[in-house]
Amino acid sequence: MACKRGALIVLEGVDKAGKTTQCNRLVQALQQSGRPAEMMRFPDRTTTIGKLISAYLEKKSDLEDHTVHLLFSANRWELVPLMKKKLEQGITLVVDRYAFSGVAFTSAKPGFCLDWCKQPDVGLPKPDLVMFLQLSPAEAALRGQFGEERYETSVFQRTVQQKFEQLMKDPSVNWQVIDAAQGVDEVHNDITSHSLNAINIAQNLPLGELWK
Ligand code: FDM
Ligand code: MG
Repeated sequence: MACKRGALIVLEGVDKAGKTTQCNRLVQALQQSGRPAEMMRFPDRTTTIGKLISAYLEKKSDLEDHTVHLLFSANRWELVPLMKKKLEQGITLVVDRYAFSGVAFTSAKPGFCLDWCKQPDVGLPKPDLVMFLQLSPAEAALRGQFGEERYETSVFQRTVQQKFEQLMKDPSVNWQVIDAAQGVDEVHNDITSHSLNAINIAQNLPLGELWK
C-alpha cells in the first residue's frame, strides 16, 4: 500500500503575529510525536528568483510592482515539484507564508485588485489548512518597532490585514483564525490541535489545487 501523504499546512498573518516562531514549534512538536514534518517559508530567498526578491525587500533594488508579484509567484512554482515529492513521501509541510501573503501584499498597493493578484497562483498545491494568526495593529505595536524592510510600516500592514480579511471569506479554503494575542504556549496548543486534525483528514484525500 502506498504511504499516506503528508498535509500542507500554512501559517499566515501580519508582521509580528509570531508565524515563524509558531512554525518552528509546530514542526518540532510533530516530529517529537513521530510524525515526519518539515518547515518551508515563502519567499524562499535561497533560489535565484528568491535572491531577486530578497534584494527588493531589503530595498537594495527596485522592481516594477507587477514584476515582483510574478516573481513571488514563480518562487512558489519553482518549489512545487519538491513540495509534491515530500507530501507524497508522507512528510507534512509547515509553510511560513504562501499565496495568501502574495495576494494580500500586492493588492494592498494602489491599482491592484484581488482577482488579478490571485491568477498566477491558481493551481498551486492547495493547503489542507491555513491558519491566520490574528493580531490587532495595536497589539502588534506593543511587540516593538517594525524592521527596515519594504512593507514594514503600520499604514501598509493595516491595508494588508484588510486584504487578508477579504481572502478569508473564501469558503473553498480551510481557514482557521488563531488568536495570536494569547501566550506563545496557548497559540501553539491551538495550532497543534488544528494541525493534527488536518493531518488525519489529509492522509485519505488527494492534494487539491488552489483557487481552481
Ligand atoms: N510577501 C511575501 C509578498 O509581498 N508576497 C509574497 O508572495 C510573499 C510570500 O514579503 F513583507 C512579503 C511579505 C513580507 C515579505 O517577509 C517577506 P518575511 O519576513 O521573510 O516573511
Ligand atoms: Mg518579516
